Amino acid sequence: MKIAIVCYPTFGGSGVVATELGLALAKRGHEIHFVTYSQPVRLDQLSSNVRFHEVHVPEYPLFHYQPYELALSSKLVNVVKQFDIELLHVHYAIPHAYAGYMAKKMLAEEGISLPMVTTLHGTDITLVGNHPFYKPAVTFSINNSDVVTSVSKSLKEDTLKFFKIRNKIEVVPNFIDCSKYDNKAFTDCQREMMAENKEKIITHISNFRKVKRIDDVIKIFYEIQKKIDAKLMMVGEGPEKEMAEDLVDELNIGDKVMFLGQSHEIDKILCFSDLFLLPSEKESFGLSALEAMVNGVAIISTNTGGLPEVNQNGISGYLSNVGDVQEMAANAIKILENDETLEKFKNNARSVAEKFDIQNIMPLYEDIYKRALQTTL
Ligand code: GMT
Repeated sequence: MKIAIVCYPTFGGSGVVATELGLALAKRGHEIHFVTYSQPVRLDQLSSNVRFHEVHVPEYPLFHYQPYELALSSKLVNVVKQFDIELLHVHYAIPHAYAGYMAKKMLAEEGISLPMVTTLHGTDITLVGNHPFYKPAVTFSINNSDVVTSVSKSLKEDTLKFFKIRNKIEVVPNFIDCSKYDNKAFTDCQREMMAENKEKIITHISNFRKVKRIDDVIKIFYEIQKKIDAKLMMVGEGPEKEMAEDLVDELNIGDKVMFLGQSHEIDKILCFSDLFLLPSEKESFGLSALEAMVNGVAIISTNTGGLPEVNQNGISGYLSNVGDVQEMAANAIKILENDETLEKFKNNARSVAEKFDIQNIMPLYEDIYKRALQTTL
């Protein structure tokens, strides 16, 4: 099948999922065309059946805002015609589903049918999409997609609660390629570069936006390090980073916290981590938690959104109410204070992650694509 994938090319989870899905589909023999404004960060293997098409929006003095949707829909029309694309899969409703719909309509004028699958990822529904500025356009684009998927049951429920949706929403959970993470994959774990033997390594990875409650990450760690020798690895960049650095200084734990920036070595960092903190306000799925789990890292998270579908309470880690720093710290200590307990949680985390193996999830998308093609024939 020839498939065009539209996504954000950045470090965010939706772009990662779209890229990994595209690469996996390409390995299965499909021809994949990524269409976005720069090469996706995880897209390092362009080949004859994986292409990237850059959407360029030229500056013009009249434009106060660059018309990205217009440029994207025009680019899609051109790519579809040039490469005989059969299906469009857009990740993140804003503005991708809207631009995809416009491309579909333009192509229909020329007698070309292009089924569109829209995958909802989270903030396109819960934070941004729900805003009156965007709501009518998001509702319209969801209702005019040929198939709509959401990455968790919780996100499906939120979508049906916040929007007037007449389309069916199919839940297709995010996934991980477990074969990439078998225990032998990272022999160069280099734990000793980061911490002393007796110290536990705690990690947080995100784009440091308010929704991630970065201050809670620091506060939870502050409580943990009172009882357990530990280091905190803060991975990522974003608007809350300065606040986090200030809080670390204020709490006088600068010698125990490392800010590693936007690392391309996520798996190396996770391979020497013991515990992952994800105290988010909202999280439709929590792909970063799943990436930690597949690396055998136990999870302390909130119970918001789709997190209970990923992190199993008392098995792969613990879940707490948003903002309950004391409980999250106490649960973390419970896991870390005994090596046997820690080992059990780490092994469980890996086993739970295996349920989300790409081999189980990719056929769901392939089936959806087949159905979308049939319905628009
Ligand atoms: O929140 C992020 O880190 C980025 C955001 C995105 O759209 O890239 O993530 C959303 O999609 C991810 C992939 O499906 C999910 O794992 C995240 O839970 C979701 N973020 C939120 O719901 C806040």
